[in-house]
Amino acid sequence: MTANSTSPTAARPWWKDAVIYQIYPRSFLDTNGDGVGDLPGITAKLDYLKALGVDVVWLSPHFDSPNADNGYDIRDYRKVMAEFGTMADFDAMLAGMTARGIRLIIDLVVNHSSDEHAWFVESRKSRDNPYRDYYIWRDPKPDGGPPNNYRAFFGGPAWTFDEGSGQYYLHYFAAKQPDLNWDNPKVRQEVWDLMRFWLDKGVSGFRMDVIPFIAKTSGLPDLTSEELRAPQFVYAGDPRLHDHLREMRREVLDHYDTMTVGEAFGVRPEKARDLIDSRRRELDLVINFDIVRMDIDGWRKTSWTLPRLKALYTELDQAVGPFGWNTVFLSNHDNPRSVSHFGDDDPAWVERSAKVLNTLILTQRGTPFLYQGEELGMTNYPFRTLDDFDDLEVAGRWRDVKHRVSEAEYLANARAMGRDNARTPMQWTSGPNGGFTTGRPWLPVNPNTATINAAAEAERPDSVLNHTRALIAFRRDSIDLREGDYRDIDPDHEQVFAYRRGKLLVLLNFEREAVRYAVPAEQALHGVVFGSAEIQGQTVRLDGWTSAILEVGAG
Ligand code: TEU
Ligand code: CA
Repeated sequence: MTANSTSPTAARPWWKDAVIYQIYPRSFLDTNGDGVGDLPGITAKLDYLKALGVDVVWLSPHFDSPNADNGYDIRDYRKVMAEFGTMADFDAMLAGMTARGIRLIIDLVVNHSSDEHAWFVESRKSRDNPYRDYYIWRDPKPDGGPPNNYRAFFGGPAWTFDEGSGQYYLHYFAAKQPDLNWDNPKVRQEVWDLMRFWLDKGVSGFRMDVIPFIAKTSGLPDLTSEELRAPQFVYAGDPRLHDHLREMRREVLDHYDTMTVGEAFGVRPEKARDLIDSRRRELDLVINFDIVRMDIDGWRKTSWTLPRLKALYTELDQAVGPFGWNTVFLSNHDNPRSVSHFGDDDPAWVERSAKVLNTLILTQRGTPFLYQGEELGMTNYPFRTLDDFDDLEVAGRWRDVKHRVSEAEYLANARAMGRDNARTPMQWTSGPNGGFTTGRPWLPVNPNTATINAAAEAERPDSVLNHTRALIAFRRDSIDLREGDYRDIDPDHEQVFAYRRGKLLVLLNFEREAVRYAVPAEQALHGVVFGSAEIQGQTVRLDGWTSAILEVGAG
């Protein structure tokens, strides 16, 4: 049975205290020289993960796929992607994790499949094919146009016309990612079955790709021009989502000890609360986008401020309520590197600011998600032209806007926010291709692997890697960091992020300039318990881009 609670005082589920490490297998480690990371590469690095101290690995899709969207377009949910290895490689990887006390959660991508999945191959054959209703087909408008004005996230309309059967099918992402029809009970049964297949192998749960999108808006009405600016808030808004998740819970998850984390793209914190309220028996956790997308408007990067960032953390903490629990992350495979986005990736500051950001995600109230390479302070890649990007999102959105935006402007935004920034290979060594492959890597390795790499950082006590390791260990032993209340003590300060977690005070300096920070007298400083800072009375001096955790008591 699941360890999840219906009362805030019930036994604490394991995933609240876990640190989760996300692996994007394509870019982790290549063991056969084909330039693509693989499952044996993960198995080879399990001792590295154990030493880092993470409890759970979230593996981005490892299933058979034609890779229109790097595995987020699944052709066979029960097969391992040939480039990544075999089912025997998967079993060996999972056994290696289990032996080290590391759990594995896998990516459940069931809003859509690949158009090469056998279900869709059948579905498109004819209108009366038994699989027709596995997907969402509609007649053209009288003028031959698509059934409504939905747009796809990777550019163009969300409908593609199928000549053979004379109808359009719906796809929120690429045309090669047709959306499944969750109103069809057979589709739901198929999903429950494939979930059981992997749970029976021993995986501990799922990260659920764009899960709020599975329930489509009744009648599929046109979006208003306002809604078209951010269609995810409509796509995620149908209440039948809750029915589907409860059925999933009853049919599948309640029979295993699992954790689930839904990618809640398009869900505002106050709505997310319903998805994770343990009394409702839907999901355990969701990934909220308000922070990582705080400075994004469509394809365009805007700006962010520290007080705004702080306000979002407080909002999320308050929204979660006594029956929910937050997740905390600053980067994943869909977002730029955290140090380039929220820190300072100038070579002189990159290490310090990466340590500050890793301190932030490991000391907030919630389950931290650390994306591969963040423990090293990996940065965005210096892409030069639009052709340097592999991600279909870059070209797809460019087609949408090129009639009204200059290439230079679009490129500047893609360089800052493009998803490939997070997808360049892991930097293991300073050697050729950063030790990722002996062949030609599918995406180039960042030249800064000369200094930012796991081998060099393991040797240096003050490296980002060793800081992150030490902080994960500190967190494991600190009930204040794992369970303590959260309170921002200075929401308006533009340079220092200062917050209480239980009897601890976390101070983060977000600028190059050193700062003397006066702590209010009612929080008497007892001393520094992690990091470095000078204390004089109630004043703490922090160097530029430095963090410290202090113990405080009643004044
Ligand atoms: O991402 C959906 C999502 O929330 C966006 O971040 C998406 O990547 C895009 O930027 C929307 O504008 C999930 C996966 O994490 C992503 O890798 C997939 O491409 C996508 O779903 C489709 O499966
Ligand atoms: Ca390989």
